[in-house]
Amino acid sequence: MTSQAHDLPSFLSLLERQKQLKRISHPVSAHLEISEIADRVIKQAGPALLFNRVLETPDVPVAIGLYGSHQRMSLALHDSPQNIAARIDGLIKTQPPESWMGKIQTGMKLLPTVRSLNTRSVKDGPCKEVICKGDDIDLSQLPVLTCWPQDGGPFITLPMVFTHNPNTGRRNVGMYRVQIYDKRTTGMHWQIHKVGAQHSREAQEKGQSIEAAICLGGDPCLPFCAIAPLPEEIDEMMFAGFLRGKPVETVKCETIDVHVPADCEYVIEGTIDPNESRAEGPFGDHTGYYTPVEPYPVFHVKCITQRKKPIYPATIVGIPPMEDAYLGGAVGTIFMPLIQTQVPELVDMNLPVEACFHNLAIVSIKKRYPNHAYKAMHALWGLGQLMFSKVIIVVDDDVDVHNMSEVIWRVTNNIDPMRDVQIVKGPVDSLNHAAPQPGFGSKMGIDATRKWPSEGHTREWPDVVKMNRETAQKVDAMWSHLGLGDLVPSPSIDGHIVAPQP
Ligand SMILES: Cc1cc2nc3c(=O)[nH]c(=O)nc-3n(C[C@H](O)[C@H](O)[C@H](O)COP(=O)(O)O)c2cc1C
Ligand SMILES: [Mn+2]
Repeated sequence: MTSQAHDLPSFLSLLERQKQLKRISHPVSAHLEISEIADRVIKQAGPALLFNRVLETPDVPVAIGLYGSHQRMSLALHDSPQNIAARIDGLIKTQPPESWMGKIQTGMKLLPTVRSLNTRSVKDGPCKEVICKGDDIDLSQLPVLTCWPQDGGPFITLPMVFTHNPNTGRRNVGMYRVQIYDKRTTGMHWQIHKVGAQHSREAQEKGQSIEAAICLGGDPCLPFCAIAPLPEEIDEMMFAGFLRGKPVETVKCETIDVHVPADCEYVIEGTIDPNESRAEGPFGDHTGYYTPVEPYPVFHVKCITQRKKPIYPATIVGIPPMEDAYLGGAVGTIFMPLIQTQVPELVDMNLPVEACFHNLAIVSIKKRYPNHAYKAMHALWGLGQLMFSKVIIVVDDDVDVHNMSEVIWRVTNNIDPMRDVQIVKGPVDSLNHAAPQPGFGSKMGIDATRKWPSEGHTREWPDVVKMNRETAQKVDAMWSHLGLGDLVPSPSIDGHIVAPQP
C-alpha cells in the first residue's frame, strides 16, 4: 500500500483525497488558539488541520494533526505498522539459503530493500528555494506555536534534529523540541539520555562546538524516524529509506557540513557550544504536566533555507490522548520484532496512552523457567528507551495485555505484593517529575504470572473458570429456540474477560 506522498504538500493532498484533512480559512493565532482547536479535534479523533490564515504569518499555513489517526499513520509510513512489523520480522528471520537457486531467490528478494537503505546525495532541492543568511535570518517569520498558557515561549514541536557524531561521523536524527528565544537563537531540548546529547558531550571532550540542522517537513515518514528509538548505530534516514521503499534524497547544507532531506519545507542550520546553556521551558508536555525550567543547550542559527511557499508542520502535546499516542502506538507495533530478538520470551506489550509511553508497560511472556518474569523486566529495563519504564507488569501469555479489564482482573488476583513486587533504582525519563532528582529514580516490576511450585509457591494454583466447548456448542445450537435474540458468543470459553457494560 505504498502511498505516493513523499513530501508534505503531496501528503496533505493525499489526506484531503482520503477525507482526512480539513482546511481552515478563518483567521487564527499561533499563540494558543491553534493549540486549543487542535486539542479539541484530536480528542474527538477528528481530521488533520491546515490553517491557511495564521494571523502572525499570513503567508505560511500551519499543518497539525498529520499523524492523529491509525489511517493517517499508515499513510504517512507508506504501510500499516502491522505490515511494517511483518516485513522487519521477515528480514530478521531470513535463513541463509543452501542451494544456489535459493541464494539467488533470497538475493533478489532482499535487493530492493538493501537499495532503498542508502541515502542519495543530490545537488539541489525544494528546501533551497529561498536562502536566508546574515541579517535576513528571522525565526519570527515561522508560525511557531505557543501551545499552553504557562509555556516559556513558542516551541517548534515537530523538528527533526540532524547531527553527526564528532568521532565517528555517524548521523543521528532525533525529535527534540526547540524553544524560540529570539530571531536567531533557540533552545535545544535533547535530554541527557538521547543521542544528540551524546554527540554534544563527545564534541565537548574534543573542545569543539557541534553543528546541527533542524528540519521541518519532507517525507511524512521522516518525523516518525526521528522519534523511533533506533539503536545508536542505525541511521534514521536508512530506516526512512526502508519505510519509503526508496532512498531519501539529501542535499548539503549551506553553512554546515550536514546533509538534509532535499524536499523539506524548512532547514534551520546552526551550531551549539556544548559549554553554553540557558533556561529552557516551562513547556506543557506529553505527560499532561508542565516540565519545569531547566538549563539546556543553546542553538545559534547561521542560515535558514526553505521552500518558496512553505507549510509549517506542528503537533501539540498535553493531557493524553494526543497525536503522539498514534506515533507511540506505531513505535510499539513496529519495534516488537526487534525487541523480541533481545527478549525472545516476549509475546505482547501494551504501553497504555494514559501512561505516556514510559509510566507503564504491560507485557506478556511465555514463561520458560522459574522467576522468568524478573529476567524479562530487567531485560526490558536494559533495552534502549525501555529503560524509562516506571512500572513493568509481567503476565502470562494467555492474558490479553490490550484488554485493561482483563489486566486488572488477572494482575490483582495473581499477585502477593510482598513477594511479587520488585523496586529497583536507575535512570528514569527526564520528564518524570515525581523522581527525587531529574533523570534518576526508582522503577517497579510486578510479576503477575501464575506462580509455580518451583518458585516456592507450594499452594495449588487455581484454574480459571471456563465453560467447556461441548456445552458452549450445544447452547449455540439451541440459542435460536430460547427467544433471547441474536446469538451471543460464549463469554468464558477462552478465559478472557468481557469488559463490564456501563
Ligand atoms: C512530539 C514529540 C516531541 C518530543 N520531544 C522531545 C524532546 O524535546 N527532547 C527529547 O529528548 N526527546 C523528545 N522526544 C522523544 C525523542 O524524539 C525520542 O526519544 C527519540 O527516539 C530520540 O532519538 P535519538 O534516540 O536518536 O536521540 C519527543 C517525541 C515526540 C513524539
Ligand atoms: Mn537515533
